[in-house]
Amino acid sequence: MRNFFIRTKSYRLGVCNNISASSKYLKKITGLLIIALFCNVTVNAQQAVTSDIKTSKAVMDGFMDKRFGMFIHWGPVTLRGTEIGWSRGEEVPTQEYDNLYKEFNPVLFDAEAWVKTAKDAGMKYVTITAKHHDGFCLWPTDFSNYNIMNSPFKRDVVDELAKACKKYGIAFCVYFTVADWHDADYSKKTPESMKVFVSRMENELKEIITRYKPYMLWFDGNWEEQWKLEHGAEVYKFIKSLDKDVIVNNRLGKGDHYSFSSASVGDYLTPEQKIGDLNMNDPWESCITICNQWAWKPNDKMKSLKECIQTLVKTAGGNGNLLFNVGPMMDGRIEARQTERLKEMGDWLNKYGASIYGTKGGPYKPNSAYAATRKGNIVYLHVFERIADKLVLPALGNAAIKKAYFLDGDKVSFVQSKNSQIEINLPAVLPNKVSSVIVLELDKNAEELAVIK
Ligand code: FHN
Repeated sequence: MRNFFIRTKSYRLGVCNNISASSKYLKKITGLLIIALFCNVTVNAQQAVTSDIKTSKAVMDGFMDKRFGMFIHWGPVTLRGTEIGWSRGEEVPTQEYDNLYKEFNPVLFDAEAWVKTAKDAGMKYVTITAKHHDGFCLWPTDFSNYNIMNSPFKRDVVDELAKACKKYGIAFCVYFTVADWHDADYSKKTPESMKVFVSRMENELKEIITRYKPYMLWFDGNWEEQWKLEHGAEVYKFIKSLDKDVIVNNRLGKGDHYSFSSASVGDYLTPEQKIGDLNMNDPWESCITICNQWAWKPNDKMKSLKECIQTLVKTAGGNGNLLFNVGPMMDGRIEARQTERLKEMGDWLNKYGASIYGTKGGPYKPNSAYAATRKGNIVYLHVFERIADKLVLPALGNAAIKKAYFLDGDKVSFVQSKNSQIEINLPAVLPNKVSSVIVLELDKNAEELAVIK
């Protein structure tokens, strides 16, 4: 319990440190700014590192148009069915955890089956935990023996997944942990040992970027004290020197997941296990599990189709992407019940995907009754359930609705008087039991409307 307690403590302390560090950081920066005013030196790591090398808006817009991706947490820990990284030295003694790879032989692993499951779900990108906090590498790295080629499986999982994604037109992405609890240099926490650690991390990232050409890198575990803002800034710059278009999330710096600050490094925000707030300015992606645990857990509770679809719709309605996590089993298969749930999501998207992909969130803020997405002069109104004969909406600014109809066809009658609320008359039964889509054709560009709280 001690180890976990320390980790939890360091996690919380990490967060607290993060807060106290950021206030210390702010004091330090203030002091430096005063000096800088005299020495005309740029001190803001975010400004110094990324202002001229940020991922382009065109690439980020393309990422946000995808709206829906698959997150995969997988590794030898599936042999115990406990949480990846976090159960090391907790439910699973450290020594035992670190030797699980010697038994790891997922003979039913089929990268194409995983990618087809993602495609059938309507997902446009896949993100695999190439290395999680436990330090085990799912690719044959030259910089650590603790990798898949030294397990009985002896196959390059990252490469097979990258190839399968290419074959099926799905963007291939990589999760890479900052916090590596298996790495002695990382655990020493000294500036010198961290220099060695960062160099190893950059070597491993160079392997991943040059061999597998990921579309996006999903960093994680940046909260612990030994990881400094300048480490994140250096790694971001290094990554961009190898591929200027690879997208990087905001977990390389020391900022929080939900907003950009001078402590942030990366291209987009990453709310976790929650739907992010409506944000029309910063790109963001919520990462959420289909069950409770990130890695596979026997008989874990799985979300209903209603919760899955409404999570996706409210995320898109907030102008964000959803990175939805599955945990494949120790034999390499994704559980049938998870595959089936994802297929049900894909069936919904086959009918209503035009209201999700390539849209912007809003103008209405998502709520328990409805959400909205928009594209050109169309607002897609997502109605979650029929709570009354009429759905009353706030005015759409000075825009007039020319036509209203369900995306799957039937006309919808409504009452709208100039600049006032709108009354949508709902049929006795909505066309879809988890989320119905009403098309509102406006007399102007819906994307120019201000957000309506
Ligand atoms: O500690 C990890 C956790 O295991 C999981 O990978 C999530 C996914 O975003 N990130 C960290 C917790 O914030």
